[in-house]
Amino acid sequence: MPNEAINHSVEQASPPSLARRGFLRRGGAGAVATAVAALSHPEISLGQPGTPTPAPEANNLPPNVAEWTRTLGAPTASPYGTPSKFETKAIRNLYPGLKEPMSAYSTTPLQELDGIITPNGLHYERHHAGVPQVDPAQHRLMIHGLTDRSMIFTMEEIRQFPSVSRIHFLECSGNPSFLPPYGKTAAEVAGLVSGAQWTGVPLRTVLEYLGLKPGAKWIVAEGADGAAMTRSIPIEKCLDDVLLAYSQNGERLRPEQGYPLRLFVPGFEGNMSIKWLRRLHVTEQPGYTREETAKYTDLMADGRARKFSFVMECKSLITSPSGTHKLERKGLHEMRGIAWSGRGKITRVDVSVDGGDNWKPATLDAPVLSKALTSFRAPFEWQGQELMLMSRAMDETGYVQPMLSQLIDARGKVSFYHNNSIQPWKVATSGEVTNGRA
Ligand SMILES: Nc1nc2c(c(=O)[nH]1)N[C@H]1C(S)=C(S)[C@@H](COP(=O)(O)O)O[C@H]1N2
Ligand SMILES: [Mo]
Repeated sequence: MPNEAINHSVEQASPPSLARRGFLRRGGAGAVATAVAALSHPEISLGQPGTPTPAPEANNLPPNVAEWTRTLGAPTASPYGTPSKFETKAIRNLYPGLKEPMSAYSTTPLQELDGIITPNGLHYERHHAGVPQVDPAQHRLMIHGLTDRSMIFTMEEIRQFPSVSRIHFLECSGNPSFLPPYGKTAAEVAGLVSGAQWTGVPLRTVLEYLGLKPGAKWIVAEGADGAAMTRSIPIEKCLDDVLLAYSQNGERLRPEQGYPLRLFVPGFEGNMSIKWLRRLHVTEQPGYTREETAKYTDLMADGRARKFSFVMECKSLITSPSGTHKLERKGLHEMRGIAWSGRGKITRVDVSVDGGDNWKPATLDAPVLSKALTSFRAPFEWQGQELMLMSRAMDETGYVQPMLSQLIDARGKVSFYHNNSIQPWKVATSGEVTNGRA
């Protein structure tokens, strides 16, 4: 293609006010990025394009024609697609074995991802006894106790009930713990949260089909893994938005997410969304199981523990730039991140570049859904000085995400779970970004 035509199409594709050849030539790629960032935030005036940034080393500038343009590609990729081989960083961090072997977890690489949906292969994992390989033809769900009828369902029978698809986050209540070390990357700091569209049968539908007896106040849910993970869920929640989920982002659940059936309890701590679900026992009292007494309770300074902390409170995280990223040029940048609340919708996210002395509102991107990840973004200027980036979310109940010091004031230092505090990222004069808490 002649150079003239390429230049022409560059201009056509550019926003009208930028379609000045001189501007594009003078400023280079950095200036275009700056200008485009400013255009999507009209409150920011462009000012001077700043120091022209040299284009990155490129051996494929026109008129060179790339190797992949001169040869034929593979007719199709594979029966099940995988990411580009160049995307080597978008992988889960694996933490095999906590105290017991097979009690393991992996984190979502939040710093590599965009938007509110986590690809299934990158959803975080938490297993207390490894990932069982459950045969769906052999798997059964028993529902019994304070019901008019007790029943054992096959997967086929479960899927015959009317089903819904809903976008929600899932977060482990140990994301992250209160205790150092705090981790370098967004994944290490808070990668035990993911977002997905979950498809399943509202538990309410099945409970209405079976009939609830008077006195039915709790449902004790049990998994089919070696841990037989067991948690109690209040009946009001079960009749509200709990799902018997069998699909995740359009395909059947992954084995690590509970294939073929999991409980999905929107907005509540991840531990309650029992995977490989095999039993629901309708009871008058909670089970007071290991995972809701010895574990997953918040220990207070005076040695007593809070009885149940089900809801995941409002939280946000800047994912770009974040720990181990580097600002490569001076000028205007865009902070991007995610915010979520177990109590409903995110109504506002504020951001700060000076460690919380000054705040300004970020833009929330649609869709803003209840108990789902919400994308936010905000422009910021970097001229080589030190910055401390922070984000602070607010939800529709008016709750505001706290600083870590506020949580410690309220709960003391022995608390372990439910740390939803503001995460600082420090930008050094070199442009390198590190954990502001370390
Ligand atoms: N049966 C069973 N369900 C389980 C667990 C488990 O080990 N076994 N782990 C729980 C915990 S602690 C969390 S945070 C979530 C993690 O779900 P995920 O692995 O799909 O991200 O599942 C919960 N449900
Ligand atoms: Mo968890």
